[in-house]
Amino acid sequence: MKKLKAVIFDVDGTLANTERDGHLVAFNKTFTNFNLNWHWSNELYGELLRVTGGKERILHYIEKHQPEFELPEGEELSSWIAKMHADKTKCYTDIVATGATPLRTGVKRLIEEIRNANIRMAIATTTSPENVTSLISSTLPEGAEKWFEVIAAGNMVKTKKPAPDVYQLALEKMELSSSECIALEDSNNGLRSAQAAGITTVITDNEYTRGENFTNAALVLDSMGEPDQPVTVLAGETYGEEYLTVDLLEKVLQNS
Ligand code: XBP
Ligand code: MG
Repeated sequence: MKKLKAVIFDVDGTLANTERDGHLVAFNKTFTNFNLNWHWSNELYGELLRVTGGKERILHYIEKHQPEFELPEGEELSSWIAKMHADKTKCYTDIVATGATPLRTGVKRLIEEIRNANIRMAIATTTSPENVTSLISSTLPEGAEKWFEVIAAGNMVKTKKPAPDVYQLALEKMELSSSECIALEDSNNGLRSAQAAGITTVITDNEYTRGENFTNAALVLDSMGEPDQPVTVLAGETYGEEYLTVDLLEKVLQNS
């Protein structure tokens, strides 16, 4: 029988609606700071999210949506994007520190349950480590960063999601095999990354990812839920549970 030893969390879109309420707002603020007349709407951002990573997303936007764009005098594209991205990270952490990105329904409860069950926790994310730290410190008790044994981030690996690198890094650092873990994700890119690392994945979707291909997920829910806020099951089996619990995660793993 497979035993659940660790839960690996994605961050953006899974722990909180950081894409809509954090990253998108920060990108637009940076465009203003850089005197650009660019503005990403919520709809356009939904499309741009298919490209993971902030720097990669800006480059894709220039190539696809601003073909006439000319770099400021004396600038080189990748270093200019890196400068913009550093500004965006500063904007993002400032926004998150105001409490604009609360945890999604059920996240805090599930984290507490996992801790009480002595199951290990890690993070596998595309975003920058300082963004993860700012989200944890604005939403969880002091010292909560240490609850996550590993924070594997996009800038620590060769290839970002949907490549498996960031999950493989988390597994390697925890010295666990993929069959001992569950990944919690919100997007097709995240699912493909965890799957390629061999990890059983539970999806909680959101407004940007609803309708994406989650065929290979073990379970697809609309949130992690609470006792008084039961989940809607979009695919898979919840074995009679009305919200995501450690028991349910264990059953999902055993049946995967
Ligand atoms: C998250 C992302 C990130 C953020 C921006 O993907 O794609 O790029 O949007 O973060 P996932 P940075 O949830 O699948 O990990 O700007 O720091 O790259
Ligand atoms: Mg995500």
